Amino acid sequence: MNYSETVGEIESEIQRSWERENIDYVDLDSTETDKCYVLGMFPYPSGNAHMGHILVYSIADAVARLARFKGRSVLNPIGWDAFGMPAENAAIKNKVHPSQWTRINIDNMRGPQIGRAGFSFDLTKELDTSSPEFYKWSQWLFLKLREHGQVYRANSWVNWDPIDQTVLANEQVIDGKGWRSGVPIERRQMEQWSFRITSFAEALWNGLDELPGWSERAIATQRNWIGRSEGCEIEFPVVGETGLAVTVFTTRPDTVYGVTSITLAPEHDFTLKLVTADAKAKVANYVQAAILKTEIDRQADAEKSGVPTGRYALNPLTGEQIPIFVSDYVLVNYGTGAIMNVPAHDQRDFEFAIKQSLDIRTVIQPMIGEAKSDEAFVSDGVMVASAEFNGLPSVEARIKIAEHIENLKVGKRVVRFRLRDWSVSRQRFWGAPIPMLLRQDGTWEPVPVSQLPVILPPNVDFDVAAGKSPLALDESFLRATSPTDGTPCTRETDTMDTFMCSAWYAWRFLDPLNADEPFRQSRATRWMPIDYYVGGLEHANQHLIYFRYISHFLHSIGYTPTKEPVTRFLDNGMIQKNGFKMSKSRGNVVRPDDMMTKYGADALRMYVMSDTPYTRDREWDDSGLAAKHRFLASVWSFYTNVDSSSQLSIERVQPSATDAWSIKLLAELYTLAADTENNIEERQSFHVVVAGIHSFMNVLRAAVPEANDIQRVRVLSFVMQNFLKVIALFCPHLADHLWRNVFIANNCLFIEGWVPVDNDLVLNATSVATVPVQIDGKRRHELSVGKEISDEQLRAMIDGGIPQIDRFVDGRRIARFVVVRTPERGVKLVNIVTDARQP
Ligand code: ANZ
Repeated sequence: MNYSETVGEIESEIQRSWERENIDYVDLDSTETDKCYVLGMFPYPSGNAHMGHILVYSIADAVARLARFKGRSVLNPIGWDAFGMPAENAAIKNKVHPSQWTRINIDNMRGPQIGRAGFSFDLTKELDTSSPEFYKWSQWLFLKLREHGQVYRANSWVNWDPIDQTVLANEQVIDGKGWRSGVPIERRQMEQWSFRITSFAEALWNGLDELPGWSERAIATQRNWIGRSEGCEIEFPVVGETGLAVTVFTTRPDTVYGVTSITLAPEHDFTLKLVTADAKAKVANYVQAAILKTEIDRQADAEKSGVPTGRYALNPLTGEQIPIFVSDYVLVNYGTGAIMNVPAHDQRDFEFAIKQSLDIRTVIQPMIGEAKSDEAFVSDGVMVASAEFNGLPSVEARIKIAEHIENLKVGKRVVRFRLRDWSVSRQRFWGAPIPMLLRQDGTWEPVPVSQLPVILPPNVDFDVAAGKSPLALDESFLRATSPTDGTPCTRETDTMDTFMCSAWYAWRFLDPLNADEPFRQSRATRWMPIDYYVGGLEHANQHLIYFRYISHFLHSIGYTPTKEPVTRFLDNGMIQKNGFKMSKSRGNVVRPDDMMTKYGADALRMYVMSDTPYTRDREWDDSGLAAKHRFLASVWSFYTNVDSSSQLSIERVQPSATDAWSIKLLAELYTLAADTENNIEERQSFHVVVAGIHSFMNVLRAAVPEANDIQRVRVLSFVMQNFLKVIALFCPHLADHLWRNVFIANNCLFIEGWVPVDNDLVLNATSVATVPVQIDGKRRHELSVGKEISDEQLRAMIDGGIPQIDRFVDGRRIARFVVVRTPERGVKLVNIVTDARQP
């Protein structure tokens, strides 16, 4: 038999055995052993798995399988993040219900796309976020959040796609255009349901301090997203308007003597209120143009445009009059929506001042040398032109001036977060309906939990021409009665952002069939937090914020015992081809199913884990995969050719080693196993483990010709059996196949324990000594032992039976047993004296 020709058969046959033997099932209520929750971020069922999926689940699987070998109770589930626009768009195009499209794709991915790779998913825990059994509890969560004051409805500025007739997230607007429709998006104010995630901003920020198992870059992106800033709010009274002041937010109160203007965001309440009659037309035009741009574009604009309002404000510390401008680089929903301009020390303000011919007034000088004149000096330094604060280091002045501002009652110290509340309304069909009812008096009422789920209608008409979600056109969905007084109501027709599903799915895996609760708390207590969470950071940052928010929320209402949901987050790099992320439009996609058909799942899995740390991007290379395939073929033929008929192949005992060769071979195995544990559990250096597998094959090959007596063959067989467990972390099919067939096992390799590492042997093997054994005055044998071996261990070895020694002791009692040692060489001689009189 030839591996290359039969790999497909080998792999599918072994998968059938796993299914028959139900080996991936985990009993979530058993508390006999430690738990280990491993989770690869669940996929969007688009129908085609990509290499990223294979990498994510290969990482998770290696971790899961090792934990399992080590006797832990392991949950490694899979589900489908099934709601969202692509399913809906496909439905519109092909005139099928999105649920049908989704179902087909899930089957495809569960089967040939991802299932084919043989990950140890417990499919009894599978979930689909678009099933009523799941989204009922997304709706429940919405109501729970509402019950605890986390949900509100407000007018907010949104990105509106006039073709797709929906709100888009900032990420879905590319160069000012809708990612799907390609038409310029509009900024609109709309009534939206939002979650008060900002009330957890401080907690989410502080929680990051307690996550040593997250990479620095993952922590940094979270911090960047939350954006905690310590600063001051300062009031600048408007000239000629008693009682009216523009409040600005600044992180640099030390620069307040350098302020030469004030700038409002176009949408700021004061903008059109303050503007003078002369400036009105110009400002109104400017505002109109600005609100049509997206926030991202406004920030990116190189030109710092703006227009004067014709009005002035007073610097509260100097009493100086300064002009008030409007500019679109000031964002309405950050800080107070108004800033003080310090051109000398802020680069954007510098560019703005040049354009508007405003004063540039230096108030901080470098400690040594001169600042450049063609850009802002943004670092800290020494205070100048700042009254009584002159000469102070700016860091110190920051505190002193803030205190001064508070004493004068013209401002206060504040902490601001860049994080925004989470707007969750989507004007779309394929999502969880928001369980709210609009009463005739215009107030909102929740659907009672007992009436959940609010079901998505099965027969819908995607009348695109109407430009509305099918829900808004479906009378039977729309019409409802108030659960409190029976009056007619209309249902909310917006559905929830799909990030809501992924924000709590990890708990549902613990209880996917529960019809009475989202999940049993006892199970959350046992299983959360997730021990290893695997996924690409590129898409995951936003998800992780929402996931952590829901986790903190559930904890805050006493529903779950832990705040943070993830102990270790493994953010993997991307697999690229020709230097770019694989994508259909680039035509550089390598399909996992094609590769598995050609080379087998094991080779693909091993390949994506090799050579580079998993955190880095890797360049796809067919020849690398082919090489892995050849390597596995050589492992296969090595194992199938080595003495498989021998009786020893079915022995499972851990041999004790009496000769240097055996000690060395065993020590190599134990070292590999211990390194593997360390590299996977602590360092996640999977590629180092793969390299270790390669070099261990050389060790095995070199050992075979010297396995020339029964004891050595016993050792070799034991080493080969146990090496399979290391291989199995990446290549489970091959390993289990060889285990069952070469070593005539009638059980699955994965129910075996991990390599029984003997640390003493490893220690001793690092310094093996050849020690003469003297029996009744004559030198009879040599032992290979570790230099540090104890008298007791030596005695036990000899009592355990060594034919060359037993022959001379000849059944007599050992009267004296002396071990001679030297400090440099350790054991030097073993001297045995037998008692001749006592047989
Ligand atoms: C004056 C100043 C002087 C500033 C200076 C910086 C340097 P972070 O750190 O990101 O929180 N800012 C405040 N609100 C803004 C808004 N709505 N839109 C755009 N910019 C805004 O940024 C805080 C700084 O960003 C604030 O401190 C303010 O500029 C600006 F030498 O005030 B600063």
